[in-house]
Amino acid sequence: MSIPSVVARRPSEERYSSFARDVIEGLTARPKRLSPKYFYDEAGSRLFEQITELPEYYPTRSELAILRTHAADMARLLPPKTALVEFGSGSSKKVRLLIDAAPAIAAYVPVDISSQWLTEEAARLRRDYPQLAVLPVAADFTQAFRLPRSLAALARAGFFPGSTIGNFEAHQACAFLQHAARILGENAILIVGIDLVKDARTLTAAYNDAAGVTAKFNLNLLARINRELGANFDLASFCHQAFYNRERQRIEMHLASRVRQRVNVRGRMFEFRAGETIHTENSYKYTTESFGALARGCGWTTVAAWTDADGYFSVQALRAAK
Ligand code: AVJ
Repeated sequence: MSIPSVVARRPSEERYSSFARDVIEGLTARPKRLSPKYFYDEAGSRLFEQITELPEYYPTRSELAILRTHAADMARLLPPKTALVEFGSGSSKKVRLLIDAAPAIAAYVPVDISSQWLTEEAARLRRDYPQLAVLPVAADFTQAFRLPRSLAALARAGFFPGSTIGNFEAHQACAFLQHAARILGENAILIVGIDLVKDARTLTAAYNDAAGVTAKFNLNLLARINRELGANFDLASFCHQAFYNRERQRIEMHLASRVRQRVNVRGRMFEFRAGETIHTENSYKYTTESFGALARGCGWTTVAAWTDADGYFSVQALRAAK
C-alpha cells in the first residue's frame, strides 16, 4: 500500500476564488453572514485548539470523557480491517482514543480543509502508530472528495466528533449524512459527537470565555479576509457576540460593527450601520431523541449512544441503511 504524503484537491488560486466569492456573497446578503468553515486557516485552527482547553468550553472535555470510557464498545462495532475516515479532523486527540482501542483500524483517513495542520498531525500519527496507514486528504469534507485508491480492500467507517454537525442547518446536516453514507458505503458505522441542549448559562459561557479566546477566534475571520483578500477591516471597530437562541436551540455567533463604517473587499465597498452584525456561526444543540430522529430521516439508524456523567454531550454510533 503506497502512502502518498497528502492528497491535495484544490490549487491555492481556486481555493482563494471560492473564498473570495463566498465572502462577497455573504457581505452582500441581508443579514450579512459568513460560513464558519472559513474560521479554520492556520491561525484559526490554533485558536480553536486553545478554545478546547478553556474552562468554559466543556464540549471537548465531555466528549473525551465519553471516548475514554466507551472506546472499547465503539471498537467492537467496527469490522476487521477498517479504514476510519474522519470528517474535519483537526487535532488527533480524540481519534487516538479510538485507534488505541480498535486494532481493527488498519488505515486512518483524516479529511481537513486546513492542509498544513493536516500534514503536521499526519506526521505525528505516523511517528506514534508506525503500523497504521495514515492517508490524509486536504479537502472541504462537505464537498465531494475522492478517498485514496489504496483503501479499496478495506471496510470503511466514519468519525465525526466535536459536534461540528451542529454548524449545519437541519437540511445541511441531512445532506452531510447522506454524503457520508455515499462515501462510507451501506452498512457502514459512523460515530458522531453531538452537543446536548442544556441551561443557557452554561451554553453562553462556553462561547464567551473570560480570556477572550473565542472573541479572537471569531475576529480572526476578518483578519483572514484582510490577509488573503486584501480587505481593510478594522478589527477594533467590530466586537464578538455569542448568545443562545432558545427557540432555535442554537448558539449564534456574530461580529457587530461598533460604528457606521465602510469596508473595501476586492474593490467592493460594504457599508455597515452601527450595531449591524455579520452572522458567523450557528452551533445547534440536540437531544439524543432529536438527533436520532434526524439520523433516521437521512438513512441512518442509531445502534448505540453514550453520554457523559453530566449529560452535557453525546456520542452516537449510527449504521448506514442497507
Ligand atoms: C467546532 C463547530 C464544534 O460550535 O462548538 C467553538 C466551534 N465556535 N467556539 C462549536 C466553536 C466557537 C465548535 N465546533
